Amino acid sequence: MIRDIDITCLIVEEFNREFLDNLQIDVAIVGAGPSGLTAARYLAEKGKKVVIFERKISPGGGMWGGGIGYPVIVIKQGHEILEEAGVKCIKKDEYWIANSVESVAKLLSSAIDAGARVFNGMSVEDVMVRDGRVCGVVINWSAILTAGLHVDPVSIEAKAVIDATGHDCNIVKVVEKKYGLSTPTGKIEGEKAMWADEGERKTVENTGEVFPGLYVTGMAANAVHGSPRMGPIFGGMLLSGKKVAEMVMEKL
Ligand code: 48H
Repeated sequence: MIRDIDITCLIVEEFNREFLDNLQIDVAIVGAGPSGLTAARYLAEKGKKVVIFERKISPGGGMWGGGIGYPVIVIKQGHEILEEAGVKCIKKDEYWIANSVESVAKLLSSAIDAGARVFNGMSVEDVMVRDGRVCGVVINWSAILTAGLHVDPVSIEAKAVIDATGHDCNIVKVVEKKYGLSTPTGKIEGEKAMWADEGERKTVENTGEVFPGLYVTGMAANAVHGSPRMGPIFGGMLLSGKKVAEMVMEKL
């Protein structure tokens, strides 16, 4: 016989166990788009305790829809990162193409298999700062924020925080407003108009630490540093995720 309250008990007990087990982590990644998922996989493969906080219920960010809703993505460099996750990539002249749904599913699955934990439906609304260094994230259920309820958030300690929130660069925005950034201008420059070639190159170049303990990857890196968007070509996101993982590894 199935007891209804057994189901309640199992869900609450299991989530609380996992949540309590992740109050002190090595790396908090904010956003489960392609850059965040890639960073999570490489860091978890190196044995780091990694949690991705994703405000939506479904991880994957802007990759599910490919380009104009056709589930196809284009890659110029970095297709091997998808192939390592088991995605079928097809070479077309100087490009590679892959299915966007397969790409999200396998990037997510490989990050989880490597040991990364995903907390979905959970938004990062602030960071913790001690001695001039970001040392954790402040989280709340997205449903609470969406409903506009005045409910205070809680905190998670992390040795490094990665902003992988895409175009909005939400975590860098919070830090910029409260402290300024340690970038050359100290502020968010804002994303520029579409230019795939430059945008792809700059995404990787712009990846890095923007305030002690806070790193930026993916589309957020171009938003912070004032570089172009690039449309549905995703190699820069993957290479940026790998680069930020390597940079964080060096510091941990
Ligand atoms: C928790 C949050 C919060 C928050 C946001 O947009 P993404 O897919 O990000 P990237 O950088 O990995 O990939 C960008 C790519 O998808 C893209 O948009 C491209 C290539 N555009 C080119 C163009 O020209 O338009 O994922 C970001 C994720 C999303 O899932 C958000 O829900 C999540 O971050 N997120 N999660 N707390 N405060 N803010």
